[in-house]
Formats: sequence, structure tokens, C-alpha cells
Amino acid sequence: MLSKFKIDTKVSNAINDGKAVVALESTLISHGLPYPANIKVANDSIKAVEESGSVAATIGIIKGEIKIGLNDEDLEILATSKNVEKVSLHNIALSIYEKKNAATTVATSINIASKIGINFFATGGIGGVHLGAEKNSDVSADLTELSNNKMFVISSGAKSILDLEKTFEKLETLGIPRIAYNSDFMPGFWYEETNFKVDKNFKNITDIAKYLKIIENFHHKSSVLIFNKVPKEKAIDKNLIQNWIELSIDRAKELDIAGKDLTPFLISEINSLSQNKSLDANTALIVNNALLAGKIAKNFSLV
Ligand code: PSU
Ligand code: MN
Repeated sequence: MLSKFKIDTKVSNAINDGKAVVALESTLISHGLPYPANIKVANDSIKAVEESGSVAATIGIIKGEIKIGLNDEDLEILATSKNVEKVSLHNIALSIYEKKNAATTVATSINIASKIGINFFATGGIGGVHLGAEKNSDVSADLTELSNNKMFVISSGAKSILDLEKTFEKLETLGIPRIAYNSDFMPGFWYEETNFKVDKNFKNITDIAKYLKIIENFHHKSSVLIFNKVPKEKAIDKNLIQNWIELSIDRAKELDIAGKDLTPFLISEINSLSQNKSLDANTALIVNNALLAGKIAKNFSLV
């Protein structure tokens, strides 16, 4: 399916030399954040990965070509164009066929990254089981791809607009380890902690790297989720955000918004209801996750 790859030379050299590489996704740029916050986050995430001594590889589709390691011009296109497709596994090949500009989700980004030998990936929050999924079966393909690809994924949990309990359980069913950096619980994306206890709370990066080395050599086909909570100073109170989530879900129902448009709609509604408090939390946690991913990847390459 993935017929054409264009890998940036810095990225391909790093992969060939066994250096630390962290893949980044582009849906959060095109559909998760407004302009110009999105382009700033894209660049700050790259900087954060590089500061830690790893190489960043943002993944996206430009005029039907899958690119790994997007340049400034590519990022600008994905951050500003109105008609960027959001691609998961069901529609990625169509965007190639139609030579479109498209943003890759967690699902497609890890699918692509794992095919070219990248083993670390950072994002904001993964997709999961939506509230009301017992009726419409809206479950993100992120979960399927996390179970099908061995990738070390750094995130702030699943987005709080989801059914976090069902998402957490589903991860276990799929055999995906859920570990955290300095927390006993899965984070709640915009808020620091849910009630769901992780498999292990790792207090330092070296220990995470050692654990991931075991996974690397283990007969284990799924990803590992490494949770990193939103920076304290940007975290939002759980009850406060819960209210905005309910209001935005009601609004989505009124407007009949569903499928792949639902997540971007809810995020943007919550940004306006919170007067951009949620946007600030979102941007901070994404860059913070890129930094942690860079540090773990660097450490892992030295173990
Ligand atoms: N993290 C963010 N903002 C986002 C996303 C992640 O901080 O917008 C994106 C990811 O690309 C993820 C997608 O794969 O949201 C989930 O979309 P859906 O629920 O339609 O599968
Ligand atoms: Mn969906």
C-alpha cells in the first residue's frame, strides 16, 4: 500500500547509523490545533527532540507522497491549507491516489515509522474508544495500529473526550503495556491523572530505556505506551474540563458531527469554551512529550 516514501537524508542517515530517531505526527498540526499555535508546536517539538540529542522525523503526505522528515515548507502547507485530509488506515491510499496533502494520525504515523525502522514516536493524546461507542462502534484505528506495530509511544494518555475507562481496558486486551513516567495513573490528557493504574510507574529515564530493551528483544508485536502527564502549571482541573467536554459533545450531536471530524470538532469547541486554557495545555503537553521521547530514545540508543 505504502508505495512511495520520501525520507529526509538526516533521518535516513540516523536510522542507518542506529542513532536515536523520534517520529512525530501531523494530524495534530492540521486538525488538532489552530494556526499559528500549530506551526509553533510543530517546530518546538522538533527542537525539543533535537535538544535531547535525537533526530526528529515529522510524518505527513505532500501532494500524494509520504514524507518522513517534513521540511519548513511542508509544515507550513499542513499548518495553513484548508483542504488537508486527515488520514487513517482506511483512507491513506486514497490520498496518495488523489495526490493530496494529508496529515497522518497516530495510526498511520506509527504504521509508516515502523516500516522504516523508527522505534520511537511522540504525540499529544492517542485516539481510543469514544463515549457512546456501544451504539456507533466509534473506536479509533489508533488502537488497532498500536496493537499491530511495535513502537514506543510517548503520550499524555488518550484524549479526555473519550471513554477513558473503556480505552484503558481495551489497551490491556490488545496486549499493550501501559507504563508511566512519574505517575501511578494514566494521565487524562488535559488533566494530570485518571483513576486507572498503570502497569508500572518509572521514576527515571534510564530505567525506561532498560525496560524497553527487554521489549525490543521479546516476542512482542505491539507498541508500548509511555505516559507523560501535562506540565503541572498548564494542567486543567478535571471537573472543570468535564463540563466543557459534555457541552461540546452535546453540540456535536446537535450538528450531526461524527466519524473522523468528531475529534477535531470537540477539541476546537473545548478550546473556545475554555478560552484557550485547553489549547495552552495541549501545546505544552505535546512539546513536553517530544522532549521526553527524545531523551528516552537517546538513552535507549546508548544502552
Ligand atoms: N494529539 C493531540 N491532538 C490531536 C491528535 C493527537 O494533541 O489532534 C490526533 C492524533 O493524530 C490521533 C487523532 O491519531 O487525534 C485521533 O483521531 P480519531 O479519534 O478520529 O481516531
Ligand atoms: Mn473515529
